[in-house]
Amino acid sequence: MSDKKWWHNAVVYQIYPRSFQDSNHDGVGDLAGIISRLDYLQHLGINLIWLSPVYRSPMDDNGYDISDYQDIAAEFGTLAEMEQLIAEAAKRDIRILMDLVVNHTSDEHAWFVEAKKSKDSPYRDYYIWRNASADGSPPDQQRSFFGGSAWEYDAASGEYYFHLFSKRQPDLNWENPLVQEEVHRMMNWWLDKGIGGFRMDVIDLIGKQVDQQVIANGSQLHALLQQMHQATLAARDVLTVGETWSATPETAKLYSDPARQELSMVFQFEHITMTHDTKEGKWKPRPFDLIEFKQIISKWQTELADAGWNSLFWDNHDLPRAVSKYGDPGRYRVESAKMLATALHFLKGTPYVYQGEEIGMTNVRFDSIDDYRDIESLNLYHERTAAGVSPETMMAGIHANGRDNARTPMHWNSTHNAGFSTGTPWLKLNPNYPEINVAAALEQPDSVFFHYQKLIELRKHWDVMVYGQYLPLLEQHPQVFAYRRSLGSQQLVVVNNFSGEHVELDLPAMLHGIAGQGLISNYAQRDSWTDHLSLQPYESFAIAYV
Ligand code: ISL
Ligand code: CA
Repeated sequence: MSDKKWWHNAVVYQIYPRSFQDSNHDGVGDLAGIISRLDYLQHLGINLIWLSPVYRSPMDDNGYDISDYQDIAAEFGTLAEMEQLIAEAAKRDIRILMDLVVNHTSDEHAWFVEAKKSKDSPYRDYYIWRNASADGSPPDQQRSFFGGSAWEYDAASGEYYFHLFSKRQPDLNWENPLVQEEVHRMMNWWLDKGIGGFRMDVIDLIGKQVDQQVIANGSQLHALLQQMHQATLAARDVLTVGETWSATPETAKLYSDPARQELSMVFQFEHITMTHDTKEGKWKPRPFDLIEFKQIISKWQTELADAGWNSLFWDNHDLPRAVSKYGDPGRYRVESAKMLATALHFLKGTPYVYQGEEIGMTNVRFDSIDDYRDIESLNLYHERTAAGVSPETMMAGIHANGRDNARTPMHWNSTHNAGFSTGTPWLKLNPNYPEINVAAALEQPDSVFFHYQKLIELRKHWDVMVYGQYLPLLEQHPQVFAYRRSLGSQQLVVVNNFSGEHVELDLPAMLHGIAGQGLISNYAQRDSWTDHLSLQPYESFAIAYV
């Protein structure tokens, strides 16, 4: 193992500002709201906050469409409040990761406004423009991730511009050195404010080669990242994490091998997309297969053992709630939420906790499409139902995998609107907040919250949890995810029952008679076992031994 970094034993907490805490009763979460909850996050023990975008934005995609990278959206607050958040967090040993969204801007960004004015504008080449095909149709067949063509016609100039997300999110042209310089300057401006680093939105797309129809992993991608590192990150001790849906262990090593000077780590999505249909994607979920999941995790743990670093996560603002997807939010909500936390936090890598995960928040099921706000769910619902998919099928897809599952407001207590806002929330709450909320969790010593708190604390004290070698166990078992970590003479064994059934395990000889110190469990504490284990539904525990 090469050099140790401060972020190796850190835990990151993701905040989706719109849905975290509203301080001025307009129904939208804001920076002042976040500041008022920093003590809570310090109590949880996290070291960094990944803040989803708070920059100025017309909010076509809730802030992932930025119109000014160096200002704050009025509904979230002011730049002064942003600086206050950085300072107040620092007092609590918490650093802020800004969300760097530079694959595209908003169509209201001054660069795009200028670019549209004329083909001769110095900003024209900040974006990607092409002529129509011979028959007047878009330049090629590329689709937008949010539905429709990736090309939008601009009547004024008679050209099309490229957008991989909504048409209000035109893609930047990263082949233009001026774009590179603008982004580097902006990154340094934020770094100079003392932030702890960046989460980089769809960063694997910035090397796209539009004319070759290459979208992810373009030939210049790593050169661009090395250049970015050189211009901004090199002299600073910060954390960077790239969102890379295309990552394989091979490319992840390119991004995160410290010797290459690109990023600290990337988010890989193989354990997410394994439940997506190969054709219909996330709108047609496939059942979760634990054996396949274990193969994926073991592959990543093993491949990045010596070069590169893993990020560990179950969910985020684009994904369904962990306990709903991988656990049992009905019968075993608390047990399975804790099991998932243990299974993830004992792996090698940096764990990410998405707001509400630490209290076991669940997916939401609105009956009407009108109650949804997410641009992706809405666009795809309309596109696919118009193409003949039944509304019931699409609603089922949205209930399982729609992005608003993660975006319903945070549950602080059991009062009106869960203490999120006294106004009308921008998105309806999950009706289960009277039962599942922070106040209730803090009153219960055995709540999901305190389980997370303990896991976060354990990482600070057990080097084997952070640096130990990963060894899979019981790989073919259909219900149990178990693994060992070892560092010198220090050993850890972690056992997780991913099912709502009792499991009787006859252990192979090499696993007989382990005895040591139970570190965490979600039923009675376990310090040892013999040659047989009887596991409770969703039981999970870790034992340290030498
Ligand atoms: O969730 C997704 C996978 O089906 C996509 O909707 C998502 O757009 C993709 O994960 C990329 O996400 C990032 O960039 C988008 C933004 O909408 C997402 O919120 C962000 O995480 C465009 O900036
Ligand atoms: Ca507000």
